[in-house]
Amino acid sequence: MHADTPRRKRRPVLAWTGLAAIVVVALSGCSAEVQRGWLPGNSEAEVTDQTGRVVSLWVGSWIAALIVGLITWGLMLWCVAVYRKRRSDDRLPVQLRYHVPLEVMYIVLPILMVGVLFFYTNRDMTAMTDTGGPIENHVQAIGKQWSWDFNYLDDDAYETGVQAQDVGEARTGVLAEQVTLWLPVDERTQFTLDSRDVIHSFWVPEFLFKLDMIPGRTNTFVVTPTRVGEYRGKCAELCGEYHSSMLFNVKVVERAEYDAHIAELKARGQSGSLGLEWSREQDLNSVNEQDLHDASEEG
Ligand SMILES: [Cu+2]
Repeated sequence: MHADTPRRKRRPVLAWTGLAAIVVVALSGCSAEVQRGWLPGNSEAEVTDQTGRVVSLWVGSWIAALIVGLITWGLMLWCVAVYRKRRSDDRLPVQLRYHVPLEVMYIVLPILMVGVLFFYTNRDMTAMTDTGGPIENHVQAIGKQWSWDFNYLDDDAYETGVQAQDVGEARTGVLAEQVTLWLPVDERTQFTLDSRDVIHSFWVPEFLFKLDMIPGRTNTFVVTPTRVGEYRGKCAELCGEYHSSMLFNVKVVERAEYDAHIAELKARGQSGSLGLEWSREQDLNSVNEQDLHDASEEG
């Protein structure tokens, strides 16, 4: 019918796809930041024994998603360009239905993709929460609205954070100084996570790991900090009014410095460990009752 129409060139779509792939590979070659997938942390040295594993999982997932994206966008553009309506088209194109191979493909392919992502995620999560093997240091972290308590279980000492709403005259979420968690470098540390009130989440962004703290349930994970330094920690689960102020510092130090800090805690009288029953719930309730009382008087 259109014998005189020149054959449409289909190469540009392929060329663009290829070019995009080359740009991605070139970018990943030139910057450590890109190679880490823009994750927080240090690109010169791993911060913990787990960060390398998490970076691989993240970057691998991204590359897989990008490949799927490029194929999908490429096919969409190809359909738009090649099968667009032409001036001489006056009928519906061939309608495709009950195409069993095609339907099997779009059921099997996504299941395969999810299966691959699940396999690698499960493999890494299992490794990071595996508490088997020798543990050199035990720390219990307790979440509370809105701060943290840390029990250094092996050293029989504790640190307690001032709660955000307790600061200053009026209740405020701004704390000048946050509680600090100390960790000895290169020691395999098991964390026990608990909560006194609502669900919190223990998160040190540069460690590339977070885990929920659930009332009535204890979660554990193991990590070896491998780089001396100071890091920031925060709550990663919306837990109420001052959730954004639920912050802490992390200091990874040499063993001698860590021992000196523990001795300092003990000298301050912070020996033993804080229990889960210790709670500000009553204080909070009385404050809330007072608020309600004031509000009803105003009304
Ligand atoms: Cu919280």
